[in-house]
Amino acid sequence: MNRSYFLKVAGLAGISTSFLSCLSVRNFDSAGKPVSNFAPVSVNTWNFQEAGAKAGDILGKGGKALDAVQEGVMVEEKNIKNTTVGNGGAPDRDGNVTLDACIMGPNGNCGSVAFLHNIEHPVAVARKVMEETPHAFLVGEGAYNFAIQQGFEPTNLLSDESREKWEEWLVEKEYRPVINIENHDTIGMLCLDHSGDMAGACTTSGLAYKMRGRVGDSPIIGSGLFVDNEVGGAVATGMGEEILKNVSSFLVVELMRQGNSPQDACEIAVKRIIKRNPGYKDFQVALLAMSKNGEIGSYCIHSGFTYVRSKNGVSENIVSKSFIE
Ligand code: SD4
Repeated sequence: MNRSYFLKVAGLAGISTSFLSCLSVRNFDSAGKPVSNFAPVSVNTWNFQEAGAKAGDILGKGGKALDAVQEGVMVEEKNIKNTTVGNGGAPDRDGNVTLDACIMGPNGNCGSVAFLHNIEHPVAVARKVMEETPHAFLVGEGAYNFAIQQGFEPTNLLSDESREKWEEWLVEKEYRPVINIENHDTIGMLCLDHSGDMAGACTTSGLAYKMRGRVGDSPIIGSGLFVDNEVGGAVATGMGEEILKNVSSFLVVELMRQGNSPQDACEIAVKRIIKRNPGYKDFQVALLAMSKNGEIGSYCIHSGFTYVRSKNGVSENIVSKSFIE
């Protein structure tokens, strides 16, 4: 089976199973008593199957959504071959790898870090910000010092491969972000656990060869991620500046609150970006959403965006609908 056929089949399967995912399952304890009305499910941006499988495994064993999203995205933070997240991420134009991440739990609490250097797992630091400080967001040196205090080890994040590519880039120094690289981009994840609780996380090294100090949408609650445990959650990937200008993840959740399906909410929010920026053909934005009952939707500007859904021990890569085919 060739890849595009597989993706099409998975896409069709996605349509039917996203309907089925609305139906909750009942689990029973040894006395035959129902213990849960919710079918745990995880979704994440792009074709990060291992991350999805990790989160799905935690959820399948009865783990919490908050732990599943953190552990799930940490798989990509650690993956040195992924040049857009965590260790091995592409540097800014001065050769520094700087990371952005956030996490949001079912009780509305959240933590973020941005412009963080030399720490492999920014999402774990974001969770510490959420749980161990009176704040929601730490950046730069403050975030780094806090991470060290919390016992994180300093790590050189610039891989040989990323350094070589940056050195090649230095020859022309032309800033032209390539966003729509399948299987290879920012990871945003949403999980729904056995108790029906939802959490989300998002982590990235941002755009390759960005200006020093640049922060995109990914660590900004409401832009790269938003979760409301009564309604659902949304994550974003693509050109962070455009997502930031439209607070897109918050918008998707609010549209779901007003009664739109996750699919319709993502379509309305992407079309809002398109309407407001006539240059939309030159950048990608993709939104992925899950409602409180496990229904999933996604939409993007250009074709090529896929997402992983992990459920009942199976991870599938599903093709998103797009504005431009
Ligand atoms: C950023 N949104 O920093 C991230 C990058 C990304 O697909 O998602 N690329 O703007």
